[in-house]
Amino acid sequence: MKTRVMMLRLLMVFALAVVTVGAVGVRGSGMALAQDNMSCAGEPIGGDAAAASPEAGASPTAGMDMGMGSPMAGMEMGTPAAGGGGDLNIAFLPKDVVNPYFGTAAQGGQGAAAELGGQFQQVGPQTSNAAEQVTYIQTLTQQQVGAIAVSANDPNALAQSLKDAMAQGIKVVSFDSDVAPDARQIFVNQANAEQIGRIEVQIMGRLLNCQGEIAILSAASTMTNQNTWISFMEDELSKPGYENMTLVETAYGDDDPQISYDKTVELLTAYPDLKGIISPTTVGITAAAQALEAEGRGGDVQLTGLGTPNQMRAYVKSGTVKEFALWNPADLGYLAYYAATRLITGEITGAEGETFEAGRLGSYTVGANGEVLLGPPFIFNAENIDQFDF
Ligand code: RAM
Repeated sequence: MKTRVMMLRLLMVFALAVVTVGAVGVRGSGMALAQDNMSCAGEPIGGDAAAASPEAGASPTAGMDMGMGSPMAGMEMGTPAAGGGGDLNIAFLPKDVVNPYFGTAAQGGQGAAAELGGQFQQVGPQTSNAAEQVTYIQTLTQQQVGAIAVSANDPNALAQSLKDAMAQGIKVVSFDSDVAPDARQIFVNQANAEQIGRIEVQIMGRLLNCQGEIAILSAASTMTNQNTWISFMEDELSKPGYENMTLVETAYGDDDPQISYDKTVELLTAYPDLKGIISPTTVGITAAAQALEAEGRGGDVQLTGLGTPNQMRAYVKSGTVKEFALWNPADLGYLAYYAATRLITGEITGAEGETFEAGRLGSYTVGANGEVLLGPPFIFNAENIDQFDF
């Protein structure tokens, strides 16, 4: 196991080196920035994340075959192991069960369940709907599951039902998109929100040589994770150096492929001089890439944001997307499952400073406000994308 972890670390060091070198190669547009790894504000792209040496648990597992992350509505697995594993009855409740991102996260949770002899189920709405998530929370509470791991469509709309679940002894972990902090014990965050927000603007600045009109194509206007990232995007854009990059609109595609596609076309029509779109959602960026290509604007309007390598691969090869960021959703689900089990067994309560082991990802410490951080975001591009399969 140790050797495997070491090998993964080495692979990631290699992959990061490729990112650094590759970032020069992917531009290739004749626009020359003095330093390709510096933002328009003159800071290192990725901030501390770029400088940090990757930890095994903090980085996408290169070469890992996670499949396409197929939808897993109603998926159940895991026979409780004799001798206590039966208490590890953990339900994942993603924003929706159609998005492949959550299918991949579920695979991670399922893998953790298999290692721990716990039970895994994933339930959730077909579209990203907070009211339906509340109904699922109520049902899971009646079923007396051990823990609920939820990615929230709305931080406040889910709060009361989660508090009711906690009052009945059910542990609550939010992952990916947080709920109100008093409605869960732990938030498993995929990466530092500030780094995620800033890195997307920094990449866009690199692609546009710090000039031009840009738009954001987000998910739903209530979603905790996207809203937090967008606030850091706006802050990054307010720094000296971005004076010639103007955010003209933030549009919402609701993490629905068709709405996201239509919003992209609307943006192209409304802003004829639009030079770039940042989409901090795997659903949005995929739909935007399709729309740009269908409208014959691929490579003309730059597109970046957060995407999965498998969904972005074709668009990276065609040049519509040159760089984008993410983490490994399977690692996120795996860590969320482990955090939930540690709460169930009483090893942790969600208090700052507690530490716990999370299998192949290693050791984690609970930070302020019950936050557990998976690791830094990672930049994918033409040079490295084929090393990833999720
Ligand atoms: C979508 C979802 C998810 C987000 C990713 C980046 O799949 O909105 O919550 O973390 O994009």
